[in-house]
Amino acid sequence: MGTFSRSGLERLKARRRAVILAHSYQPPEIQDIADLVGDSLELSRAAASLDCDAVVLCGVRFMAETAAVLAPGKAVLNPAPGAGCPLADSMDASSLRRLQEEHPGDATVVYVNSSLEAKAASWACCTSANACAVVSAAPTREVVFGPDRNLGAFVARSTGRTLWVFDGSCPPHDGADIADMERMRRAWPDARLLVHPETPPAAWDLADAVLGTGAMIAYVKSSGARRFLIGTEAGMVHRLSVLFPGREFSAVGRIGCPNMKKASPEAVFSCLEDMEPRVRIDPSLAEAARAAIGRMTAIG
Ligand code: CIZ
Repeated sequence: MGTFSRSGLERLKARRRAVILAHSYQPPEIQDIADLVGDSLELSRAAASLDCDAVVLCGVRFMAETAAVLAPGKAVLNPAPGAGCPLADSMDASSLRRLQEEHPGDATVVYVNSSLEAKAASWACCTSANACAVVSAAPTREVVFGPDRNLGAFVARSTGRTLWVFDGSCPPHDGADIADMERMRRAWPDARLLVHPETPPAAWDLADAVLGTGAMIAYVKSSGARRFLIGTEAGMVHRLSVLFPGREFSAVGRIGCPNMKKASPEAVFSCLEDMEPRVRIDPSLAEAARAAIGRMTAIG
């Protein structure tokens, strides 16, 4: 493995015509070397549209797979191939099929945190940024939704649609420490509390707003407040602090995703040197999942 340096990484990126995309939950040292930091929707759109030959996707596995489906002519490299997502893994194709069989004729929308097999069996997938817009655009009034039950409940409440929701959850978000949120609210009465829709409804009841990470950025930008309590994966605090140096951000709820912390700058460097580990998807599975993923990038 070559030795990591910022200048060496820039030379390697130029030689490979590569871009580094990082999710907002990634560790600070990864966010700081990325060409673009964002949510799944932004990373997916960037992977598809940027003029490059290679994409290093720093996130969890389903994000790298989604990028590979959207960018079939590019090499998608995953510096943390062991980074899975328990939420995505909680709903296999047969458990989704069972839910669909209980509601025949209803369109299925799956969260991007899902397997390619689930996406292939769905009308569309969505991210937290566009879940309400995608469900509102579904061709049936009632919608099968999975795998996150909290996001599903939030979308049902926001859109007025009937959702048949799979009983899955993101362990770090669903396990948010509500007492910690209450304590921080009391300690910082002037702060705005923003929580993610993957947190349980008890967190939403305490919050000023329930938002995906992209919408949290927009909220802070337009808010006059100086202090914010951030109820999502703690990596988001670094992202917000870089974007808004004059404001103050504190993580609340003790929400940490170990899978999101598996990439390192050294692993990014070495995957660009070796052009491995590269995401390889069975072409027929990629083809089957492309329509649902395409709707996700087109809507909202
Ligand atoms: O959409 C995403 O990337 C996830 C998983 C969370 C968020 O709100 O950004």
